Parts: sequence; structure tokens; C-alpha cells
Amino acid sequence: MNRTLLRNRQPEWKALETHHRSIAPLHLRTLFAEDPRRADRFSVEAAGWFLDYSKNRITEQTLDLLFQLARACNFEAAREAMFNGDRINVTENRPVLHVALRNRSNRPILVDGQDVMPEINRVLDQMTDCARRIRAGAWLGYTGKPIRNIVNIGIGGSDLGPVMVTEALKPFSQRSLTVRFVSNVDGTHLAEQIRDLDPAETLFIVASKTFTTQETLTNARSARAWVLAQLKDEAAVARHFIALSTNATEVSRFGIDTANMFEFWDWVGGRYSLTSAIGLPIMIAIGPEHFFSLLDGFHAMDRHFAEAPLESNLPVILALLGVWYNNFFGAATHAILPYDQYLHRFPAYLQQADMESNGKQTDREGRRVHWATGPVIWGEPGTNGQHAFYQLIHQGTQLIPADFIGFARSHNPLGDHHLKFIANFFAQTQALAFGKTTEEVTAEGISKKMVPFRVFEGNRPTNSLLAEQLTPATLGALIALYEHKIFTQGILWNIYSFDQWGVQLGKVLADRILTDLTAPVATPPRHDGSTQALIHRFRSLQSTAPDRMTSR
Ligand code: G6Q
Repeated sequence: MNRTLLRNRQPEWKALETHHRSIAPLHLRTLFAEDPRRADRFSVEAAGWFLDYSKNRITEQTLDLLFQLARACNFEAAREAMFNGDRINVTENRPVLHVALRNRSNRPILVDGQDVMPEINRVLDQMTDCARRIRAGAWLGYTGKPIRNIVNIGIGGSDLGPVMVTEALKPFSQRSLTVRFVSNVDGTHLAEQIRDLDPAETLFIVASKTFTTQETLTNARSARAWVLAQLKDEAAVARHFIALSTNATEVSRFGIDTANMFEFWDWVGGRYSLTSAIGLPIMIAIGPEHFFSLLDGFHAMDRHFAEAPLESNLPVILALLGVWYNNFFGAATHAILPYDQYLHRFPAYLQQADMESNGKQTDREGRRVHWATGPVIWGEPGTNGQHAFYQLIHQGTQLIPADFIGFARSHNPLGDHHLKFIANFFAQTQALAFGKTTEEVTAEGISKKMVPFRVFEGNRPTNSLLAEQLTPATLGALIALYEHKIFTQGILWNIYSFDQWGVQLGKVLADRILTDLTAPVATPPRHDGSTQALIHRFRSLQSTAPDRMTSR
């Protein structure tokens, strides 16, 4: 598929296509030289974040045309429908109300005529009580020892958000508690995360919206066996296991008392769930007050997204710039480059949020799309990435738009580390935009033969996002910024952003093969030749391999 094929024959897309032909040859060097006020013109501020988007290959006219496109796609009505609780997740027939979870104004939000806010507040109170007890050492394990270790078992949306936020907000966490995460069904993950823990001091949080996910239930069963091997009494489960789920029936079937269940609802998508009960490990780590500041940050960005005019709306601007590169320049990937070590899981988190939402090929009418939808999202924190993959962004043949994210103040102000750190951030965006010309390289006395290797074309677009410090509030606003960017792009691409049928398929296929890994050898083959041969090879390797287990 040609990434630059346009969404449809809407005149707004055509106008942008024509406009693109005049912008593509222009260099950011020229655009900055012609307009000394460009940085002021193309920057905007909201919810503690400053966005400089002047280093993008745009003019005022580009933006005008992009805003017209958004309006022509009925973006404003779609946004209102989400905030109103309409069933905008059409293929699953559900509303999409993660914004209600952090609706700090408590304005009523109705689903089927019922205000959801009292239930949300009830669960937040339940979480607060649990977090306070654990943090105060008042949640005792079965033998009477206080709980000191929390192990969250969940995967995908029931893992990535809590992991990312717990890492990001480490400076706000109670360091006497150990909070760990197990997601992979690879036994190594669980084994390594619990090997130095005492079951008598450990609480497992089993986080699963459906409570049917193979990986999570397998890990939870093994964790229960580990606890019972030492505590030797089923009654211990009640003190050492709690569940975060929408599915009370499956939770009790697993053996967790529903009194130890923290509920959420089917209108919370997995990857949008970190402000629901799924955020419990975060609240335990950072405490209820900081958790509520996180929600305040989300809410501030939610209000900005709902109320600010398109022209100064951060999520809308980021979304439109993404569409500009994706659909007109053919950019297939987008890099997320946080200049903060605490945000080291942020690109992985966004990978799911964005790619599971907008990695779709079917439009809202059920037809195959003929335009590019969600790009590949990837990244690593700076400055590490600079010594690894930035080479390709600077001098490779692909156009890779990138978001740089940083803070004015560090939580660890060691000597001049932070100044050097941020100098690198700014220097990279500068180099990407302006490059280094043949003349500049030659003037440095570089030999003629070497000049082509030392030239940087530049004209690589970047967004710079800057906030005062990484706090619960600025983090909440940052996450909401990207959530709403993703929503906006889904509207422009005319796809449903809130289902994930691709994930569902994997869940079914693995179960079929699992049976065949242990079936009697004479069982007639029922897979394609390659899969059948792999199964066979795996089984024969298993039966011949010596036990390589060494130390534990
Ligand atoms: C997220 C996806 C997916 C989901 C996991 C775990 O939006 O639906 O990543 O979160 O598959 O599902 P459970 O929470 O139901 O175990």
C-alpha cells in the first residue's frame, strides 16, 4: 500500500495533497530564516506542558488546511460523543469513558441514563483504604507479618501502564515497599521476580479485565502454588491475593474472595485503564495523594482537549502533524524520545496505546482502507538512543518524525548532569532540523572526498515537549495528551480506535497449539507443514535435551 494514498476524495485531503507539493521542497532553514517569529507562532502551552512545534515542515497555511480537514471529518462532534458516554466503541458496543475515571470535577457522566461517578468514587475510596493500610504496614499476611512486597500479575493494558507510571514516579514512591510486575507467561519472569521474596510478606495483585487471559491466570496459579508451598493453608490466599477485574464470576472461580476485588467496567479499555482499579499498584507505590495528583493532571489535559479551540489544542496539533507526515510524506514510523531516565518505559507504553488503537486496516464502514493508518511507534530515552539508532534518523533514507520530551528540573540534580542532558536534547532537535551543509563541512577543513559522509541534510521534523519537572500531575497530563492524540487520528483515518481484534486472535490460536504440544505422538497432524514441523522438532528436542538447570 502506498502510504501517501489519501483517505478519500474529500476536497480537504486533495487541498492538502496539492499544498504538500509546494511544502515538500522547502527546508526548515529557509522557513526559520524567513520568519524570525516562527518559534512563537508555532508553540502552545497547556496543563503544565509547553510544546514547540516550529521545527516541523509546515506553514500557517498547512495548519489551516489541517484544521479544516479535522472539521470536515466531524472531529468536534466525535470528541463530544466520547465525553458524553455515547457508544463510540461500535464493534464492541461500548462507551469509551476513561475520561470519567479522572473526572475530578465530578460532573455527572451518564451511561444508559445512570451516572457512573458514584461507582468510580466508591472504587477510588476502596483503593485508597487498601493503599493506606499496606503503606502503613497494617495489611498483615497470613502469618501476621506486614506486607512489604507487591507483585502485580497482568499483561498488556493490565501491565504496561502501571509499570510505566511506577517507574516514572519512583521519586514519589515509598521505598520501603517493593513493587514488581510479572507479565510474561515465560516462567522466567515470575521466577526472577519472586526468587528473593518471602511469601509471608508478599501480596499478589492479579490484574485482568476479563480474568480469562492465559498468561495472567497461569502466572497467578503458579504464584498461588508458591505461596501455599510455604504457608500451607488455603486460607492464606485471602491475605495474599487481590484481584482487579470487571469479571466477578471468574475472580471467585479462581479462588479470590470478591471482597478482595477492585472493580472496573467494560467501558474502560485495557490500554486506557491505568486510572481505574488497574492503577492500584501505582497508588500503593506513590500513595493516594500523589495518585490523585496524577488524576488531576489527566483531568487538566482532558479539559484542555475538550474545550480549547483546535488552533491551540495540544493533542489536536500533535495528531494533525502526525497525519501530515504519515499520509503526505509517507513516514511509516514515529519516534518517542524522552530525555528522562524515569520515563524509560514510556515509549513501550505508547507503543501499545497507539499501535493497538490505530493499527487498523478496516474503516468504519467495514471496508479495506486505501490510506495509511497508525505508524510504528518506537523509541528509547535520550541520550542513550543518540549512541545507538539516532544515526538513522539523522542520515538514513527514511523520514522519521520524533517527539522529544524533557524537564527543566531533575529529581537528581547531580553536578552539571542535567544541563548536559538537556543540552543534548536541544542540540539533537537543532541538528535534525538544520543539518550541516556541504559549505559548512568544507569550511571545517574536511577533505573533499570525506565531505559527502559528513553532510547532514537536516529538514527532519521534531516536536519538543517541555515541562518544569516530572511529577504525578505533569505525567498524567502527558499520558492524556497522547491518548487524545490517538483518538483524534482515529477520527481522521475513519477507523475504530477502541477495539483490538488482533489481540483476540492470538489468544485463541495459542490454545489450539498448546494441546498439540502434549498430545499423543500418533495424533493426526492438523496444522500447516511449517507449524507441524516446529511442533515435532520442539517435542523431540524436549525429549533428548539434558537437564541444563544450573543455579537458581
Ligand atoms: C488492551 C488490550 C490488551 C489487554 C490484555 C490483557 O487494550 O485489550 O492489551 O489489556 O490482553 O487483558 P486482560 O486485562 O483481560 O487480562
